[in-house]
Amino acid sequence: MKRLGLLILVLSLGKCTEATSKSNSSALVALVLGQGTVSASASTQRNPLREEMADTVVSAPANTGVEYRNSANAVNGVRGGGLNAGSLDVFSLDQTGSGASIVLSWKDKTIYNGTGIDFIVFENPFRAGSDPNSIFLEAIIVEVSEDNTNYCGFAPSYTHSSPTSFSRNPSHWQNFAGKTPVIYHDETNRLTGDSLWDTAQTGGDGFDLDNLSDSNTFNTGCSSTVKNSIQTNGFKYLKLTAASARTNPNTGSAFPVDSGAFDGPDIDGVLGRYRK
Ligand SMILES: [Ca+2]
Ligand SMILES: [Ca+2]
Ligand SMILES: [Ca+2]
Ligand SMILES: [Ca+2]
Repeated sequence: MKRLGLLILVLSLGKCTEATSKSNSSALVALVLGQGTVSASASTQRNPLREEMADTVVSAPANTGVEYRNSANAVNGVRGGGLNAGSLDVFSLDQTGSGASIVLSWKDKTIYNGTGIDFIVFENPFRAGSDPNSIFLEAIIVEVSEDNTNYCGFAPSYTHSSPTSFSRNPSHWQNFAGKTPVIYHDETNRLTGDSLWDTAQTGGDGFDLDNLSDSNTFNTGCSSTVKNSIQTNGFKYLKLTAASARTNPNTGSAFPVDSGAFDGPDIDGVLGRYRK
């Protein structure tokens, strides 16, 4: 928690040029995290986008265009920091309100349901220590749509025994994103083929449209008709929302957040597997 607080402090300091600020932040974060290297890549260093990547920001109310509030960081490639460090190549959502969501697309392409997982969401979670069940995580509710109006999700369920308290155990956050450290990196660990869809190799949180729910718990316009159509035809729009912006139907309160978290979830990027 203290380390996360320090990291927050460090990330709040950048006031010089972007490149210098990023560089200084990286060095300081590396110090804070007790590591020699840390994932950092300014958007000016972007590679050509790989075709799997969500490449269009449809809406991002929290965007200011500056550093971690630059929504371009959600579509500029994925640059994971490994098990023990969070990527800095991210766009930070708000914890609540309209700024707690971002909608992405693959230009005019549709992502459809094929064998296994169909897309992977990459936030910047990392282990709080050596325990894989203690993660600095920021839970994300994932929803998809054909029309950017009616969305269906994956029936996220927070299973902690004290559901108004925050848990760093990713197994308590069923069907949420933002909970698995990111190993994939566009420059230093650029996986291809089947390896790209093996989350044991990429990290991040994979979703399978087979598991799409027809629940309208969050009043997103979901129905069995909408859900069946997405499963048949695919989706064009992916919405990522900080869980803390939504009411947990099991408690009547917002999903809890780590008290050390800074802003909302930090979006590095999304890869879509089957495209047409
Ligand atoms: Ca599938
Ligand atoms: Ca955050
Ligand atoms: Ca985060
Ligand atoms: Ca990124």
